[in-house]
Amino acid sequence: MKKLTLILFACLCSLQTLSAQDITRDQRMQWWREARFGMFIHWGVYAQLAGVYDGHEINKAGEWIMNRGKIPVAAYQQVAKQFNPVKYNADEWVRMAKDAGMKYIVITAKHHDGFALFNTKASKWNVVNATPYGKDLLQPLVAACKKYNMKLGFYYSQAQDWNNPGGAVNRKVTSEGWLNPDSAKIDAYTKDHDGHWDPAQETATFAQYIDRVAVPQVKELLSNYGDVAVLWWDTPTNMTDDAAQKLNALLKLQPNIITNDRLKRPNFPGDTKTPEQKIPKAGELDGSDWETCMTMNGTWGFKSWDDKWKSNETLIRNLIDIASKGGNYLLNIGPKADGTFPEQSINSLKTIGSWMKVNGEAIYATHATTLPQPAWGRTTQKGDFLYLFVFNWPQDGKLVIPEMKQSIVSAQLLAGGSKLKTEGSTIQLPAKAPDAIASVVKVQIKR
Ligand code: FHN
Repeated sequence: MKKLTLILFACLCSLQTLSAQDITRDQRMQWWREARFGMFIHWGVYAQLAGVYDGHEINKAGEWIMNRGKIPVAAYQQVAKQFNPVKYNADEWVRMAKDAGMKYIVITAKHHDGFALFNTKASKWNVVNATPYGKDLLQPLVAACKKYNMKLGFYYSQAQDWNNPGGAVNRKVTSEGWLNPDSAKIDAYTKDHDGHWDPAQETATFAQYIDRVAVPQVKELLSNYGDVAVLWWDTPTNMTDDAAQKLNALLKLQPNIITNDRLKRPNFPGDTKTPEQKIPKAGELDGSDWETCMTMNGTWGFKSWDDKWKSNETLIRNLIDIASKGGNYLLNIGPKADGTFPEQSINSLKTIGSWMKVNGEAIYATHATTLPQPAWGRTTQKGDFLYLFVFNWPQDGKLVIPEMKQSIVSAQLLAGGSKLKTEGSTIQLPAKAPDAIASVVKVQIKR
């Protein structure tokens, strides 16, 4: 009996090992392809400065304030001593993402300033050791994502790191002259020091930074936070194939993980392409998995004075346009230093959520159609159903599907469900559009 039990146990183990290794790429990607919509979160010490340093408004993205302002390492690390997000409520964050119709969250575990939002042994420059808050910020998010069945991924700046010695610095960036009276001297220094502006950044080599910080931290992220759905690499500045290989090897800790194309090009393509702040043309990225990441306003990290908020129409139509081309939309939130989302972000998430409650089936698990992009809006498809997103409601009520080859079995409005008359590839619409931003017609076709 004992021998039989042992044999059965051995078979079970080999099956499990086999299944973990045998997950196909399509199986790994399935949830991601069906999700279509996720939340990006850029959060860190930079939120404390909120786009202002030493009384000066710093231009461009808020999370780049240390580099743009050429803030000395010691001064920037002093800012962390004020970072105390007492209003942080991960449950609220994930609830808002879920109610908006988002299916996954990707948060900056460590951005270019090197500040780790998690309890890392690889560097004291982290939320536990360097701030009055003193607690890991990722663990509560892991718990809340589990509670709400939300996939969680980590953004990790694997090369740029402006605080941990040896980290790379994007060399194209010069200081905002008006902040540093001697910015000419600083810019000259950066030119001779591979972009670094503070000698404290240069007390180790890049290779040592990779071995001492990046590799151990990615290992911590992939070992200590349960199932990690996505590893979102960013800016492979100075990356070498050797360094990339060391980091890529860690992914075996999470057999189902999805990664992007930003570890190091071209030898590490990852699973997804990442057009940023732009939506590819129809067909441009056909055949690949791609995700457009975008801000809601003019910055990824919070800035108190950025008011370039995009309209809800733009945000919802971006989602539709991206889904109609077969891509995912990773829409960013830049939380404030106290741990709350900006009011405008909360309001937009609510509006998007209301629209998704009625029309989400036209986004989730759909793919691009073979139809040409209609003048009145966009289309998606899921099995025997076409979804027509009408931006411009026809005055005469006649919605013509261009170059429609299949015959229409039935048509209905998603909002309210009322059946619509059809004649050939023309659908008779009611006088008034149910939704000013985008009304959806669900069409059953005979394939
Ligand atoms: O430099 C970063 C930037 O701060 C932000 O994180 C974006 C988001 O995709 N990625 C880099 C710019 O491409």
